[in-house]
Amino acid sequence: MSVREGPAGQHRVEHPVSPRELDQYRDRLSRGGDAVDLEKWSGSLPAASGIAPRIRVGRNKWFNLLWLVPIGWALLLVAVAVAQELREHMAGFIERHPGTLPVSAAAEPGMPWWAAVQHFVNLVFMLFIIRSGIQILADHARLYWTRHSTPGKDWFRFQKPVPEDPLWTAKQDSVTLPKHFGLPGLRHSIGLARWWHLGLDVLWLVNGIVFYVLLFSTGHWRRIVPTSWEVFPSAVSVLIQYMSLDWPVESGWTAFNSLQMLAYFVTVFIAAPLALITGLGMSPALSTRIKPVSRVLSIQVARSLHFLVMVWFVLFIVVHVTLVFTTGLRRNLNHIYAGRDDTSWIGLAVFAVVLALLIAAWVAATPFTLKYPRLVQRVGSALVRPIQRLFQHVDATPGQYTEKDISPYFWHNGAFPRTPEYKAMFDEGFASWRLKVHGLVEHPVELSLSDLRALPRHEQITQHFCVQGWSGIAKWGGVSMSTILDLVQPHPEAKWVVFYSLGDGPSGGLYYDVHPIEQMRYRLTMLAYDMNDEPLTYGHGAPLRLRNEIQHGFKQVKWIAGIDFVASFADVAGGYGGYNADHEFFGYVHTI
Ligand SMILES: Nc1nc2c(c(=O)[nH]1)N[C@H]1C(S)=C(S)[C@@H](COP(=O)(O)O)O[C@H]1N2
Ligand SMILES: [Mo]
Repeated sequence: MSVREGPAGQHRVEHPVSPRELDQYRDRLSRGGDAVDLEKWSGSLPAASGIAPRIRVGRNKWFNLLWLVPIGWALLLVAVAVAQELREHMAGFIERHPGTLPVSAAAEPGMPWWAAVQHFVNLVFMLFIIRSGIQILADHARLYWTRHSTPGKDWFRFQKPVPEDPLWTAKQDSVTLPKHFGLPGLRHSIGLARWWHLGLDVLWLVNGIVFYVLLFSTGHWRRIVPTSWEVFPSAVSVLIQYMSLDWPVESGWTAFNSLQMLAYFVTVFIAAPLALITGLGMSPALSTRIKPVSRVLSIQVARSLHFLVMVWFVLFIVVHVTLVFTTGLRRNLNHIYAGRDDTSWIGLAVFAVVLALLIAAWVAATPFTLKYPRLVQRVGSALVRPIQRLFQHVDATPGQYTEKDISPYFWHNGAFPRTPEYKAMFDEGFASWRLKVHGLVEHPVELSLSDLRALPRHEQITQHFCVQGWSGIAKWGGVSMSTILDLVQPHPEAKWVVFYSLGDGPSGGLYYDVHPIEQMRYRLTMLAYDMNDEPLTYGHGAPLRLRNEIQHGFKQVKWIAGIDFVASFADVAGGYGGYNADHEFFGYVHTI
């Protein structure tokens, strides 16, 4: 793209500004700490409790899910009574379908050692994945079915209604979880929670793939994959038997009963892949690139389904553990932890050790994370980076959304600029504001707002993915970053581009963020001065903000003042590649 169409000469400064011109911003950065200071976390964000989870049942009516406790109990009693009646009337049915189908001889009896090990590993991963997942949810404790994330249109929440405040931010909306429940159990600790969640996801995935391979290469799949429709009446029979409290005689050593088989099948072959797919469905890079998929599986549908899959896993774990305990504890634990089919105490002893280790790990996870957040950040990013790399070279085209898709409500987020300098600039319509583009470039420039408006205009209607979970579609008008690159001509050594804001981040020091230079040439990377055909408002980043649509919202620096082309960001502020990376342990690339 050429910039010659623009009024060349007008926007290029007469005397190239000194290369040190951006020091005024660099000097105002702050480093961030290497441990979590509870008092000062995220700008001394005070704890804020949410409310009991509820589901919307009408336009404005909400059902408190705590009611499910007494209702569920009552339903259980009714179900038992009904099952006992049914049992009398359906004796023939139960005799014809006793509950366990014969398993082919190809599946050896008992639980093989690898399955036992994988079962344990899976349990450890699952516990921490669920804890950190709920922590992530608490950063925006609302679920929607549309990508507009409109207040009052959520179908589930454990936060109060959104207040009237026009500048209410998603960060203010985040909820504190009990310390030993969430991981790391601190309000707005999504940066750290994501390392636990995504890092363990990678390990969980590897464990799962190995499990699939072993399952199908040994014949053990026959124990959990139904091969006859007979499994359904058989499962109904088991359900009636369980519910009538007159339990079937179990022989899990050789074959699982049909209900068990179905539950294992759903968990292994439906819930687990769905967790992966819906997880990836929330990725800005993937959703922006694979349009046919994201049209149906929008980030909010993905997020809602991801939550429902988690609910399935939790219910599964609760029922599974309950039945292990109540249908012959010692024999069951011997199957799982000792590879034997008797009632000795060995399995129970191993289980007791396992349980003690799990409890210790559970209790230690939060204090460990708060003490060594950099370690969590480093290990987490090492685990996630290989997967994330797959999405880093995505150059999506505009065109997925049209005017009619524009969100009626677009959340605000971040710390707003509050300095008198900013206010003075705002009041004079940014007449004296200049965008300073410097660093490793051939032609440093200083551009006024009218210079920018005189450059070739670029527009796109795209979706914003805040890492906290909300999303929104807007039309952005401004200048393509390609145009800026053509103007300044970065040197080949320039590998990263730093965007400095006029506003401080929540913990003090200027907000800034770093982007890989190759993403600056992407078709959806631009500097926006208009939002939905109006000049950017104060809250959304006046006079200028960044859009790099394959990355999360926090990378979209608002109130931009300077752009710096650098070879490395190691010496920029804390050196982690952005304000949130320095202060809140985020990653410097967030494409998933
Ligand atoms: N300067 C600055 N830019 C920022 C932030 C901030 O705190 N300061 N917050 C980021 C976050 S977390 C998000 S989600 C988006 C929100 O943009 P919006 O308020 O226009 O929705 O801005 C990003 N840019
Ligand atoms: Mo965000």
